[in-house]
Amino acid sequence: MSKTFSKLSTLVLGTTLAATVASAGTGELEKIMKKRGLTENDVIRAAKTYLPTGGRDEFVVFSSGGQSGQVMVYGVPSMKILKYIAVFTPEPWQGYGFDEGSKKILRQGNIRGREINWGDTHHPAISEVNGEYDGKWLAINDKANPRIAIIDLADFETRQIVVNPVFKSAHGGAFFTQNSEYIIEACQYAAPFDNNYHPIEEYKETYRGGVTMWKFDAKKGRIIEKDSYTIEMPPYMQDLSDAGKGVSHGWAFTNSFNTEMYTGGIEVGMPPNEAGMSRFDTDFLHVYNWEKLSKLAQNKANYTMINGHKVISMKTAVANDAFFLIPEPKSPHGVDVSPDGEYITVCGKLDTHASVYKWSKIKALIKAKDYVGKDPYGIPILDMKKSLHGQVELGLGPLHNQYSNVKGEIYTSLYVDSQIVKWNYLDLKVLDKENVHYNVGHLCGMEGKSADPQGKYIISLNKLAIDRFQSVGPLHPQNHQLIDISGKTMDLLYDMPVPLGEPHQAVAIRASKLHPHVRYPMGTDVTTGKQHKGKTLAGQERIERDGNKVTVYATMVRSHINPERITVNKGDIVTMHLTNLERAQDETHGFTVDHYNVHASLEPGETATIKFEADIEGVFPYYCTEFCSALHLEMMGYLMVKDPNKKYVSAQKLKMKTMTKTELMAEYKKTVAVNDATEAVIMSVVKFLKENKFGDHKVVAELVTDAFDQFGQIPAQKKLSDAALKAGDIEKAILFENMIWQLMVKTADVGIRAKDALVRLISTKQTTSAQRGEKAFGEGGCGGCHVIGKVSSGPDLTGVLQRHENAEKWVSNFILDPEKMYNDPYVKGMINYFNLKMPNQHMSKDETKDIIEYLKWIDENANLF
Ligand code: K7E
Ligand code: CUA
Repeated sequence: MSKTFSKLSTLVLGTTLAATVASAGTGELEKIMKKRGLTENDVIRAAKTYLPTGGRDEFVVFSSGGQSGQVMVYGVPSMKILKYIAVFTPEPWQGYGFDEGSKKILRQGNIRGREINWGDTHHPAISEVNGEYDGKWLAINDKANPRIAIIDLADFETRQIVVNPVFKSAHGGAFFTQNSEYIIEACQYAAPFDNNYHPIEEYKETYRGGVTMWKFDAKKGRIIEKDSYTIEMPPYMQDLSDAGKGVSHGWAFTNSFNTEMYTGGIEVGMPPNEAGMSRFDTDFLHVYNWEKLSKLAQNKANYTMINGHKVISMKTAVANDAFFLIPEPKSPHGVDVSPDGEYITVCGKLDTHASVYKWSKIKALIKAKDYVGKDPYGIPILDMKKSLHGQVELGLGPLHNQYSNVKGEIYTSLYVDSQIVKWNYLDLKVLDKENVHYNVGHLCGMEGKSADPQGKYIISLNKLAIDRFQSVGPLHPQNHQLIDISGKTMDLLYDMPVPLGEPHQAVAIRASKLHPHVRYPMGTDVTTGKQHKGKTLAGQERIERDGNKVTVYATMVRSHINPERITVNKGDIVTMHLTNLERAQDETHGFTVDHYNVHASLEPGETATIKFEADIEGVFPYYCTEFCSALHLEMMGYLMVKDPNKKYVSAQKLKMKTMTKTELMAEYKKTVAVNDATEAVIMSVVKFLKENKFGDHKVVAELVTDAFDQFGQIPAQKKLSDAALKAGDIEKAILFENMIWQLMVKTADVGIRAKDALVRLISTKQTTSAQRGEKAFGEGGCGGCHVIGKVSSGPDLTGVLQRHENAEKWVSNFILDPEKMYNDPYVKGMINYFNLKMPNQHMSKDETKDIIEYLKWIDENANLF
């Protein structure tokens, strides 16, 4: 722990802030604060969000990437970005859209035969059990092209894209029902359900809105298209939805705008859409019983098929008492059901109020058939006042809501006011407001829309970031602002610029609920989760030809691609199945063939396929695109494309001096000797690991397995080397010995990491002073000359406290002022031996004390070094 940080934590933990800051007055912290112009509050906010190296966040956020068509993943409270998940758009660095498997997924999103390579992601949703997030699947919609994608949270990869067969846009998705039975997707802009032309003058007759209920198989994580259906709705523009939960389970709610059914026409002298679509004081909240409608959808008599998809008409829904309307304040943007399912909050963005509806009141009205009338399509309308629990004046442009762990507590974004308002939906009181920068859209609470909201933080997803960041041109980054909501009043902690499309909505989940894979079972087709047909193990690599079709079964492992030479004819169709043989964590290899626009990212155990027509002649290097090892640049090969109709003249061979047999033999012996020495080092590590029962510690055992993956390949190479030597090909034998050395280096690399990890686990616990000492030792550069457990360019410090009389004092003096002791006979001897003088590293007295503690810890554990 650094000095600064320990002070900082005292400061944060301190009882009264002023007193603690004053006590830190003379220290490092105050110096930094002064230099950087930081206030006390800045420092506290930094401490609340700072994640030390190696630390983990409490929550993980999945944010839509808006017009980038992706999903962004980051941690809370650190706001560190962890991943971009490729969804509706090609993502070259992950090979998404550049290898065959991911292309297939991307192409599931073709609409009417057209390739679509962009998307406008809006609303991510996490699968639920009893209304609580289970951390298994993430769904997200594409507003521009009505589609829903499913992402597997076991590997954060897109698994499925489904196209809505009847909608022409889809803003209001994705929302899971409380046990992930269905995913709700509402259309936005009403349009004909069929794919034909219908004049806009027939808007009311032929244009339709609706909600699609996508049947979800929560075990497999796939939408079942044939069991899904759409509820026909009037051409009001259905916006966002929410599924009922708890007491309102089985029902769903969708808000709308343009119940005026205005269709604009500036070019024919009409006022623009914005005027006509917001004329009425109220629009309609759609209330429907999806549980009942799902049963109806199982009987042919209740639906019609449009574009191969079931549609339940409004008439059928109404006849079965499954569809109602309630007036809501005009042009709202979202509807949010409380954690218990009893209260439903709608904010009209052109109204200053939030309206809280009460489910038990709505239910009673429905039961009593107490309607105030019917809309032009015959849908019963419930009385607004009788359905309301109450209304609260919040401010200008209220949009979206999130819940916290405190009963009745709700947070609402105010778009026009650029504020977050905290209020209580039970007693209808405003509690606090916080300014944000600027024009907030959605809010993201921690599991804030689930049945089990966690409180702690709210993230404000702002539309504008005018003066927040370094300018990068007229287009500014987006701004996610983290707000602490654990206190009585809100506190804005952190601004995160998002260099991506407009991230509309985000969902947060406790990190402890996510359990992603470390590696795939060998030969996995990541797009299906099953074994890939091109799975290739070491020794099975081959090139097969069938007419003009060439299939390559290749493997990749540090640091070679097998095969390394592929020769094909111009015009051949080349398919390459690539298997990453690694089991080691994070040992990804990438693969590309220059000029052919293909790329695959192969995670440990993955098999992927690239395919291309070798339509241009020439020599094309292919290589691993991930810096995977010290010999990563050497992880390459050549694709040679020759024209079968051309005659090639072979080049004159260059005459070069070759080594004599004696020289070759000398090199061979030298190489073998180096290998033997390296093996001895490996064996000493192995002995240490065994003696200290590495198998008792999972982390260490896994590293040892990785190491032996490499080590296990040595005998085969040795055989080849011996055979070459026997056949008199010393040069080849040397090359195989070099390969052995490569394998040994990789073994040793992981082996030593395993040893270090084991030492940490079995050594005695360091005191905080010893911890600081180790850090000072490292940062002060002591490690440059002293390696613990080994004599290197300076003496081994194990046992140094036993080597001198009054040793602690002796060592401290030597650290603090070495020059003074250069004439001490012992020191003189050392200087002569190492031909080096201990330099003055300007350690402070405290640091020196800590280093002594660290040295004591070393002595306690001397047997481990
Ligand atoms: Cu505009 Cu949910 Cu698409 Cu709100 S969304 S701001
Ligand atoms: Cu594999 Cu670089």
